Amino acid sequence: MRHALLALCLLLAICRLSAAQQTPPNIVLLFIDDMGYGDIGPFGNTKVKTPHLDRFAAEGMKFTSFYATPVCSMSRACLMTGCYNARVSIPGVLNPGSRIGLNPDETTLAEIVKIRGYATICIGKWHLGHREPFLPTKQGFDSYFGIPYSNDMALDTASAKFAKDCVFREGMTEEKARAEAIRNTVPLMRGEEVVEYPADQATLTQRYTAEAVKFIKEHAQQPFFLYLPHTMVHVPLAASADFRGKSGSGLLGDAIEELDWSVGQVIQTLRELQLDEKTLVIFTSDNGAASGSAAPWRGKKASNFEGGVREPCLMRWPGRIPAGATCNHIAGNIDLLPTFAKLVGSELPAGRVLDGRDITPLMFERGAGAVRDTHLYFTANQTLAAIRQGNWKLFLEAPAAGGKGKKAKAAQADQKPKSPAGPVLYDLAADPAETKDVAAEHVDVVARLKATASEREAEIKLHRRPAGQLDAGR
Ligand SMILES: [Ca+2]
Repeated sequence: MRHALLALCLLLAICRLSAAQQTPPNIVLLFIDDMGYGDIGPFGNTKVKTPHLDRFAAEGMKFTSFYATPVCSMSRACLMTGCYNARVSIPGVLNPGSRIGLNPDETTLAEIVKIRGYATICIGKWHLGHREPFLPTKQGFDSYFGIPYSNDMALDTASAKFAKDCVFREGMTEEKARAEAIRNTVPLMRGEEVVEYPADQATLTQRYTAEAVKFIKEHAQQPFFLYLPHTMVHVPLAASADFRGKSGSGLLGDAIEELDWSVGQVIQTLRELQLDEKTLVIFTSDNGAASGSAAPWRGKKASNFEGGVREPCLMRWPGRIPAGATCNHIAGNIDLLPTFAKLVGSELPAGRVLDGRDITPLMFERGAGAVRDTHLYFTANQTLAAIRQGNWKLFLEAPAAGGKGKKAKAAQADQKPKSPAGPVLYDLAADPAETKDVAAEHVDVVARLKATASEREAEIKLHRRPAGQLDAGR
């Protein structure tokens, strides 16, 4: 009798466990702008205080080889589609004059979970097309609150659609707004309308956070996807009065500490609502450090050296993702769409080639084997600059060394050296800072990586899909 009871208890426990495993999680994706690998405590920063992210890392998994791209829009295209930007034809950076955007035909992260009944929201910087057919509300998000592109840009004076109760600040009127585009002066949107112009950038982190907390509270009883692409720490940097001047590390430190506070607020809300074990939270950035630190890597934003594209990344899901774990395998933002599809039980988009892979094996098991061994590095011009396979990284042509000034930045964005100087090979295991070209010593590796790069590039060209275009006359 006692044995039978014990067996029954065991059976019930197993059933409960498998039911929990089968319940698709809520997903919170915190996506920072221009944050470098070395900008926060869990990735080695000792100056800026990030207690909430430190705790996040202790309770979850740290990814040390998580890839984005050199700049903004192309990175968000990868994130939203599970494809390299070259496959979905999104260039480095869209601007207020752009007449293209992420093609509404693409299946986005939001659409892949929406099919399964998820409530979806985008709070923050979109940057995949600010014209109406390309906005988050047309790409699977139920609602949107944020700025449509980078905070150093300006209003698209012709196409901006002001809400009836739009708040005009700093003496601005609609007439003045339409008369002149002013740098660092961007619209704050709700849905498809501008609700504040110019956006008060100092309070954006606080207001995004309040919006996120409200959304979580309102959707505690149903599955949800909260995408929170912060405006910080892109320049012009800003922080609220609560944080400004407090970090001792300048405005960048203040802005990072405010982001850390924001992460704390989101996680605290999940805890209070007992959603902690039902929610996957991901924290990462769109490209390498602009103002901050890319340590220990070489290069910064706009470069395809590791410092331009390798991002801090943390994932947390108590009970599923092991606590205090580190994953060193190749992963990246292109992997999130197939991973979300797996987690929520969605089919992948039919008849489409994707570049990302389901990385749930890496997330759930300490010491799991690699999911993919190859990563491609594209430029803002959508050409292939480099390929990594295992610990070998080959630049197809010698990369621009970097430096300051407009010319150097343009050269970096193009990844074009002054004169083509043939391939450069780095061993990321022995030389993580990419200082020593070992191409001459490993002719066979160079040949193998070149061949793979050519094959992959040809396949992407063959299956390339167009960006969304505005109809003539719009
Ligand atoms: Ca960025």
